[in-house]
Amino acid sequence: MWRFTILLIFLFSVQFSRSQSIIPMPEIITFKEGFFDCNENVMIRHDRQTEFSAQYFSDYIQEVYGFKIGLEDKDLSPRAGTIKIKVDPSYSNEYYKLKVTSAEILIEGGAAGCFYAVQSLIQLLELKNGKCIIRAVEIEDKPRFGWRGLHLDVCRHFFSIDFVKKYIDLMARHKLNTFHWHLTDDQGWRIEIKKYPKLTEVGGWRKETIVDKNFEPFKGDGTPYGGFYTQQQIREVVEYARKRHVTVVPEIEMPGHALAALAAYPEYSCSGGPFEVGTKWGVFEDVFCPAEKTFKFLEDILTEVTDLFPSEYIHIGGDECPKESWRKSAFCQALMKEKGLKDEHELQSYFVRRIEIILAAKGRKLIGWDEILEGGLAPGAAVMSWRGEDGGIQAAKAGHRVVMTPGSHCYFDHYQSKSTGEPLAIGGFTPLEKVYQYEPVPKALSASESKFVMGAQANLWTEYIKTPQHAEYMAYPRVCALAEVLWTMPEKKSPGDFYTRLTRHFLLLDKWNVNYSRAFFEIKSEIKSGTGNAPLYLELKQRSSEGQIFYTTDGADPREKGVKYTEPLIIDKSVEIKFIDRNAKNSIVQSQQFELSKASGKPITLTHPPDERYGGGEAFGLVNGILADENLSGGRWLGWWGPDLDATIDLGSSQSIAQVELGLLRMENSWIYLPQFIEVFISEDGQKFETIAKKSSQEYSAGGRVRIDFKRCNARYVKVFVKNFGTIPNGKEGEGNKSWLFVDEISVR
Ligand code: TNX
Repeated sequence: MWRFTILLIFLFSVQFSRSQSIIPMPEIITFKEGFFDCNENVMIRHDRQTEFSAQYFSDYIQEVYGFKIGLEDKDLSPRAGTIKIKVDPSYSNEYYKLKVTSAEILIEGGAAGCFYAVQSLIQLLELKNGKCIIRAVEIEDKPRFGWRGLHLDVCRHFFSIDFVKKYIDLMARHKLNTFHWHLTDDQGWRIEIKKYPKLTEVGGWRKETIVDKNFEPFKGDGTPYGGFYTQQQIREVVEYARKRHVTVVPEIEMPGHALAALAAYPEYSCSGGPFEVGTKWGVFEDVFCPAEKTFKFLEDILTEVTDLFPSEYIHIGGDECPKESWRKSAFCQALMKEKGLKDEHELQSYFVRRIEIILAAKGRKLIGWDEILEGGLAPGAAVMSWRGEDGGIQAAKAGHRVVMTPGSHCYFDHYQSKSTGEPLAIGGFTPLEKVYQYEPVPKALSASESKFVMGAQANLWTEYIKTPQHAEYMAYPRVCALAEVLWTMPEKKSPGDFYTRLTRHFLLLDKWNVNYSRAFFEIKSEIKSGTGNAPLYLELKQRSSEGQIFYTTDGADPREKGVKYTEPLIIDKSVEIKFIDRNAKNSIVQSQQFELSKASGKPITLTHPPDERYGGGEAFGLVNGILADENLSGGRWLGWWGPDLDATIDLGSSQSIAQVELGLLRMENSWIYLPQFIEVFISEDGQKFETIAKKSSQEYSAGGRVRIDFKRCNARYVKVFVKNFGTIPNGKEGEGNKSWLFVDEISVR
């Protein structure tokens, strides 16, 4: 009998701990005994301000559970089985209190807070023995940051109004409150402007789109592509978002990323055109010319934009504006003289100030990407820091408002898994845990400077994202992690607890028809160096605590065959390890191929560490037994931006050797060039080195695995020197910049 009771208690607590699944984690949450039975007799009593929230809950129940709960706007005497929801003006707008007992549910808070309480309630719903219940609980909650943003680029690829609404609704379910709508860019102008119809008639359409990454030679798909939103549709979206307490911040890009606008109205460029709407990605030389007629044109556009969007901030882009066309323009050069501007950066700054004056006259504030700092920031402007944190730090120190969105943590167009089956992405690697770890307030800021950080947001650029399904795949579940970063106080955050809640949250995302990435269920593999007969170890881990990993070393499928993983595996020969988490939903077989050589796992020292973004500053990736593949951001390639590679490997004892092999990557469109030459040195004492072989670039023009054979000799130390290509030549993408050197796995045989 006792045993039975203990078992029951155990089952009970397991079930309930799994049900504490609100994402983002509330400030205070205390579960109690009992539960509220949510059935068709329940009534929601609301006031005028919470009518939408009440209706939202009722609609949700109807849609997901198939029954109706009624609404009442009269404050009747207490009655069991009611959900009472009301705004109390003494609370701040986003604060809420939620109390669930077996008799009733009480919600109080600010207007947005009451809506957020409903979102928490939705996440607490459980189906138990065919009944819809909510476990008794008390919650007090409010957000950490005021700007909890998510962005969508509808220019590179166009997304329907229906999808935009779903995107916003999902944001609201995660208590995000700012939707940054990237409406104009080189490849498409997507917002109807009545005064300038050609913006959408011409600028809304491109003749074709680049296929994958075929920049050079260019390969297009030959299919015209485009679309835009009417002002009526935009008003509809703004209103839809407003009801969900989401502010829509429109972005109208200037002075760069303006090719679509210039294709329609070339007279606002410096050269006069003609232009075509962009068909490939990147940055284009032609930009708006800072002439009076251009400012008039932009003022007219902003008049219509501010009429559509009531947001406090209007985003004017400001990023990646090449200065070439201004340099070549006699008009710009004369203007710079007249205004006493010392260079083109100050001219960009002048441009932004002019726009700020236009917006200020309409009672709006300007926000732009961190390039607007160059040449001096307009007095009231806010900065969106995307090229790392520096722009944000600089702006906050100068007393400007800041939204953090560094590429390293907040770019959801980056890969989230290293699995080879991932859809093509722009690059980068931003897995879920990295997003979760993100701290929006940079350490470099003092307490008073930190107040200028309004919050953060993630960006979804859509060069490689063509469909709603793919957009959701890139956004989720990373948005869930971002939501917790922005809502929950850091001391309440815990990755382990988040993963447990997320495991259940996936069931909700299923209900909500979200095509989220399953990378969470992938096993994480880590390779560590060993010694002697065990040069390398492979460690396998899963995020959810209930996994069961099985592996094979003979190529067999670990789903049926295989050994249960209990401790790190010794890797002492070239082998393919296949593994799977047999408990995970949707799990797939993963594999890791090892190619071992005398250098595997051996101590390696570098004169210049690799770049943080490629190789994480660690030399070990060059001798970890894994060869890099095509994916330059898969975490296998080590990159140096400028410096040479100068590596010394200690084989541990004098060995007979006759060959060195290494991987080289050539991708000139991404600024990655093959080195000038490779030289191999040997030494017995690690002090005196002699040259044993040298290869120049003619001998490895395609990149890939490059072999350097030499006459057999004995050596304990092998030094490999790889000379960086140097400056990118004129006429090439990124000309005049330092080039990248990408190297992987040095094998010694
Ligand atoms: C940089 S982020 C851009 C965008 C691209 C994005 C791709 C920013 C302000 N500009 O135009 O779409 O990289 O990740």
